[in-house]
Amino acid sequence: MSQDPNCIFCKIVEGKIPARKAFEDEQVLAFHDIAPWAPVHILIIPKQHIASLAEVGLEHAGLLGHMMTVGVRLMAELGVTNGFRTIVNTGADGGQEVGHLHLHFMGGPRPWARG
Ligand code: DGP
Repeated sequence: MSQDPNCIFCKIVEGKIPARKAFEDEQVLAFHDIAPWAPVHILIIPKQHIASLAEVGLEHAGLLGHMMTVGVRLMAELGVTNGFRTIVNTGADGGQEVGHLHLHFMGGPRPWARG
């Protein structure tokens, strides 16, 4: 599994930085965002280092689908019953701060929403 030694999310995968994990299997890790924008805010990441959504190709289609379905299932398991928001920030102009592909899944009551 390819990892980037300077990537904080790779360090979370490797257990070098702690995180509040919500789900893990051989392909993906899901954990609670350290600075949540919503009552429930989960990040879904591939365990292999992929810098951003701009780096994915057809060979990653199954992985991306898996990440999505893990997020959907987690929302239900974490009690999100009234809808959720899914965001993928990509690159500098896309507002991406951590250079390891991640899906944001945000649920719960809406006071956090920006419209
Ligand atoms: P983005 O702007 O899409 O790259 O969002 C990165 C998110 O990652 C941001 O909401 C905060 C979160 N984050 C950054 N560092 C850590 C960390 O060390 N642990 C956890 N749990 N979340 C982190």
